[in-house]
Amino acid sequence: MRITGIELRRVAMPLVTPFRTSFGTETERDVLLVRVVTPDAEGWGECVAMSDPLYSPEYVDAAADVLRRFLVPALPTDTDAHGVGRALHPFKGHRMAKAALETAVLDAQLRSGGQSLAAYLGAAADRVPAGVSVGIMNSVPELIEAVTGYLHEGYRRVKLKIAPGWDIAPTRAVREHFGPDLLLQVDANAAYTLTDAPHLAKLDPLDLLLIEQPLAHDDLLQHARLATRITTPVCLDESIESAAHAAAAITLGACSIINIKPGRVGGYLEARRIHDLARAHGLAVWCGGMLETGIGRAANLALAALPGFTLPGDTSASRRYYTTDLTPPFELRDGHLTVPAAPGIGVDPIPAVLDEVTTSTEWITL
Ligand code: OSB
Ligand code: MG
Repeated sequence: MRITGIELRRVAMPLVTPFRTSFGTETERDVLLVRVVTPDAEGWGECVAMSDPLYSPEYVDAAADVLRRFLVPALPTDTDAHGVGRALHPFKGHRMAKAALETAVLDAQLRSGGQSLAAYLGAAADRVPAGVSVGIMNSVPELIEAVTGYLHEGYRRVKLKIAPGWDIAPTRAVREHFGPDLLLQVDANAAYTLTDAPHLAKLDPLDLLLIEQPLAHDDLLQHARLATRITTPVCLDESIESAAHAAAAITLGACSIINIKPGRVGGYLEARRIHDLARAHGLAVWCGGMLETGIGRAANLALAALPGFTLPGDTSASRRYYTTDLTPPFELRDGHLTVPAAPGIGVDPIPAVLDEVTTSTEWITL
């Protein structure tokens, strides 16, 4: 497939409500979109890097820089998604930037071939159960009210963001208020150390599905130690940047569940490798999110439909984050989201909305 050129487009998307985690508070999503133009089709990729390097070392300005300076110029003019992976391999890190570029090429390739991303990846379902990630709040009553609203909308699983000072009490309050049937889990975004093991063990009686990324991203060994000291299953997010990391984590016993985010691991092809590896080892995986617009959300739904995704993901409806999404909104139906079936990622940005939120564009001829 011949590539004519690539557009880098920045959009500013206001969030419906501030999203607070152990690493910071977001009020607006600063998103970098990659559009690949070929003679037959265009393809879209959403870069999940955030504006500040707080979740991971990547950030939006750096992603745009590495794309224009190194990644786009390294592309062969005639290539496909696997070729993109090979061409970008020499450049270390910057997986979110690489993922956006590879996804845009893959989308263009699948659109011109008439195949959906879900079919290409090997999806086994046409809809996936929706979970919701609930940020840190100012009070427990405020949290209960927020969770009540999400359950009313139909969400099938609730994830609470936790941090020192906002962990055992709010989680226990949610468990007690909603009862034993609620699928409940927590995400610490690396806010603890192994010396907190006795404290984190207080979550054990709350019957959580998992605790996500309790310790630092580079602490695989200590996650393995923690896993022997608490009964809540340990799930890794930030620590797993590749299939190689997943292999190491599984061998060490650092996790029994993996949150797969395609952006964090360099793209949908690597995400599928991690899915296959985890499945072969009997580990459950689920699809994480990074406050994606409809573009990234569509592609995540295709991945979440693979057979090893046995836990509900953070694949929520568009309105969880955005009043007006870039694409026709993803909506809950009976607590599920429909996997797009049209070619490629299966959705297109709405031109008027896209124009409205665009803050800059840059065209790179190949
Ligand atoms: O740790 O999973 C995370 C959002 C931004 C950065 C990191 C994380 C998150 C979420 C929300 O938990 C996931 C979503 O709903 O998109
Ligand atoms: Mg997480």
